[in-house]
Amino acid sequence: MQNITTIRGDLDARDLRVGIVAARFNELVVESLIKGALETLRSHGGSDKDITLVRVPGAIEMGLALEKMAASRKYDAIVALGAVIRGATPHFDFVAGECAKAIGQVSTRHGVPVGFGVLTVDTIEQALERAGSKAGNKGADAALAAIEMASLLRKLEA
Ligand code: INI
Repeated sequence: MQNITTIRGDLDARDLRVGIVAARFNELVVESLIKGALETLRSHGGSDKDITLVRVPGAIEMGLALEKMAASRKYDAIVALGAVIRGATPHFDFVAGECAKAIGQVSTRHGVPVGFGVLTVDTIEQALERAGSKAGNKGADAALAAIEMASLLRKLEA
């Protein structure tokens, strides 16, 4: 391993311009994801003046907002936050699938990291567990991944 070049992103959000796109659907859950993401950004050196929060109706609308945000080149990283709950919709697979696909496509098309903080769960209880109670906060995890990837991209592009 000694001779292998290893490149890693740092968990440093100083000077990072971060966009957060958050769905209003399942608002109670998503607000906790936003809180987790903001706490993580701030605790890693991020500044509120560099953070922009964009609200969309639901997970389906995230793709378009993400596309515009990434194309604007105004963000070093974007964090996508939402909750798709199976119990709440017969078209769960469609909503969750479309959203996940859009996030992946926008990220690779524009070379902007997008942290995936969209919960896809069976029940509201499972969603709340992943939004800051028993099972951590997936909004915080997504923000951390976005910070790391933005730093990694800077190194890869340098
Ligand atoms: N949007 C979500 O973000 N989560 C859901 O669980 C959900 N359900 O259950 O349907 C949901 N639907 C709304 C969808 O994302 C669009 O906003 C809506 O269809 C209008 O285009």
